[in-house]
Amino acid sequence: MSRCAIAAGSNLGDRLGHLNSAISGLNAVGVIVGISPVYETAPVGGPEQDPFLNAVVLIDTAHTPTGLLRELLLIERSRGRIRNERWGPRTLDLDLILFNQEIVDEPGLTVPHPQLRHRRFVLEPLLEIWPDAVMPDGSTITPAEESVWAQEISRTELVLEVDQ
Ligand code: GSY
Repeated sequence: MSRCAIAAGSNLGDRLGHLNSAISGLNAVGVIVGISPVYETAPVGGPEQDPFLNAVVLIDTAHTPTGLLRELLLIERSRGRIRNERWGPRTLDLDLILFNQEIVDEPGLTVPHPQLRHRRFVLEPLLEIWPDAVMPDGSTITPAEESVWAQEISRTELVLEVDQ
């Protein structure tokens, strides 16, 4: 089994519904062992667009990294995700950010996620639920620069749950 961290985000349509549906989908792909609080976050990059809801989910899975990526894309597609505008608004985005302590460098998949240490909306929820996560070189996970902590995010009272 591999322990993986997946960052989930939505800023189009029923944002909470999309994130909850991601939880249901991930529950079929592995065993969910952690779900972060939900954050409302200002968009980073791309055109002017609405705020995101973001969260991080930890799963234990028997999938390979590419097998897991395939499953994530299927879950995104089930929520009507259309990949048209780069960095544009999206119903559901699922990014594989950590896969054990491994480096993965395959077409369409780089792990650890290259933006992991640059995005507060990933870093903060990740460290909340996996504080002792480490990079492949054994180093702890820290922001790439101090200004990461200035990115606008706020913790909500919304709760994502695995439905029984
Ligand atoms: O990379 C994930 C999609 N995304 C997001 C996001 O999930 N949250 C915020 N706040 N900004 C983003 N920009 C992109 S692209």
